[in-house]
Amino acid sequence: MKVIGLLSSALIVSKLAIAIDTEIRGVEPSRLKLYDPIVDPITGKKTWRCLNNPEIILSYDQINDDYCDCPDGSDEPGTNACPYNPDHKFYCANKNHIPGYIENYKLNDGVCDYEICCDGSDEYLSGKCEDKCKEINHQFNQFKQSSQKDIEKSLKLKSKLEHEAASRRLQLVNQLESLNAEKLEKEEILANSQDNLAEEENGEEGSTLSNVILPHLDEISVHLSNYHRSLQLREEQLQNLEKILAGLTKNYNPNFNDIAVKESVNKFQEYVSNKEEALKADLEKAKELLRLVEDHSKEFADPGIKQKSYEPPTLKNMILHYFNQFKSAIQIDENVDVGSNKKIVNNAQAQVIQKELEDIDLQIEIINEDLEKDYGPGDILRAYKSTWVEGDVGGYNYKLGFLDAIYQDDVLIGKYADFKDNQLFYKGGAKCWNGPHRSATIDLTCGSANHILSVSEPQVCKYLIELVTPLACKVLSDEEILSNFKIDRSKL
Ligand code: MAN
Repeated sequence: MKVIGLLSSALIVSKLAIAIDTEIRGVEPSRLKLYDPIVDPITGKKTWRCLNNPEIILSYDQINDDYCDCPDGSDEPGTNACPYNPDHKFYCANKNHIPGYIENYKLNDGVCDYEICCDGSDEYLSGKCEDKCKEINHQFNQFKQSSQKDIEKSLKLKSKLEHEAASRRLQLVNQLESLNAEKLEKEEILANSQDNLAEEENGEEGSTLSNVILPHLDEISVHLSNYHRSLQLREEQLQNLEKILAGLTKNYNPNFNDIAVKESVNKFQEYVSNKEEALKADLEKAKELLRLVEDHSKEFADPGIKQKSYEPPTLKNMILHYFNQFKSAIQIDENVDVGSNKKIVNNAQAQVIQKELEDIDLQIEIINEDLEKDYGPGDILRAYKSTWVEGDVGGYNYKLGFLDAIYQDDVLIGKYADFKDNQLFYKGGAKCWNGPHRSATIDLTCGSANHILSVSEPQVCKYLIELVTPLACKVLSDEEILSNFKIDRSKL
C-alpha cells in the first residue's frame, strides 16, 4: 500500500513538472521545445543550457527568475531582466484573437498594451489588465471586413493597371516585329539596288535606260516626297522647340539659382552654335552630291549628245522634274542642267532606302530600350506613363509624374530613378544652396485613387512623400490588417 501511495504521489509531481515545463512564460508554442529541461537520471535534478551559450548550464528554476544569467538573454523570455534585444519579444497567446509579441521592457509597466496583448498577459504581475480578446476580436473582424472591401476595390483598379501595362508592352512588341519585317524587306531592296549598281559599274549593257529606270521611278518619287514631307514636319517641330528654348534663354532669371534651368540654357546655347556648324557641313555635302549628279547626268541632259539607246523625251522630263524637286528641297540655287542615267537613279534609291533603314534602326533601338527599362514589379508603371499627381502641402504645390519627375512649385525635386520594395525613388533634383541636390523617396500606401498624403523633409532637401495609390495594393494577411487596426477603447 505504502509503495502504491508513494508511486501515485510521484506521478502527481511529475505531471505538475510537465505542466510547468511546457508553460515557460513569454515563449511561443513552437519554441517551447528549446526550453525542455535536462533531467539527471540519478538525482532527477533539472538543468538547462543558455540557447546561444550551451556551455553555460543553469538550474532549471533560473529561467524567468528575473535575473539575467545568459549573455543572449534567453533565460528570461518572460521578464525584463535582460538588456533590450529587438529580436527577443514576449509572446502573448491572446486566446480568441491573434497572438502578439511585445517588447520585454513593456512588461509590467502598468500599461495595458491591448493592441499587442489583448489578453492582458503583459501585466501578469499586477493582473490589472483584464482579458479583452473577445471584444477586441469583434472590433477587429468588423475592421477586417471593411478594409478587405476597400482592398478588393483597389485591387480591381490595380489589375486594370496591370492589363494596361501588359497591352502597352504588347503594342511595343508588335511594333518591333513589324519594324523588323520592314527592315528585312528594305534590306532586300537595298541589296538588289546595290547589285544593279554593281552590274552597271561592271559595264554590263543588257538593258536600256528606260526599262531600268521606269519600274523604279514612281517608287523613288514617292520615297523622296515622303522623306521631304517628314523632314518638313520635323523641321517645324524643331523650330517650335527652339522657340520655346530661345524664350527660356531670353527670359529666365539668372539670379535665381536653379541649376536645372541654367544647365538647360547653357546646353541650348551650345546647341545653337553647333547647329550653325552642322548646317554648313550639310550644305557642303549637298553641293558635293549635286556635283556628283551633274557629272553623271551631263550626257543625258545635253540634247546635243546622242544617247546610246532610245529614251522617250517624257522620261527625261520626268527625271528632270524629280531632280529639280530634290534640288529645291535642299534649297541650292544653282543653274544646273540636269540629266540622269541608271546609276544615278539606283544611287538615289539606295540612299533613300539607307536613310529609311537608319530611321527604322533608331525606332527599333528606342523600343528595345523602352522594353528593357525597369517599370517596377509586373511592369506596372508602364500604365502610368505620362500620369501626374498634384497636391498642395505645406505651402508648396507638388507635381509628381510617375515616370518623369517631381516638382515643388517650379523646383525640380528629382527625376524618376527606381521602384523597389513599395517605394519610388527620384534623384538628381535642383541643388539646394544649403544642402545637396534635391531627391525624394515615395512611400506607397494602398488606396483606390492616386493622391499625395503628406510631404516631409527628414533631411534638408531629401523629401519623403507618402502617396496613396492602387500600385501599392495587395492581398493582406490578418497580421498586416492588424497592423493598421486601432482599438476603440471606449467600446471595451
Ligand atoms: C526651398 C524648398 C525647401 C528647402 C529649401 C532649402 O525653400 O525647396 O524644401 O528646404 O529650399 O534651401
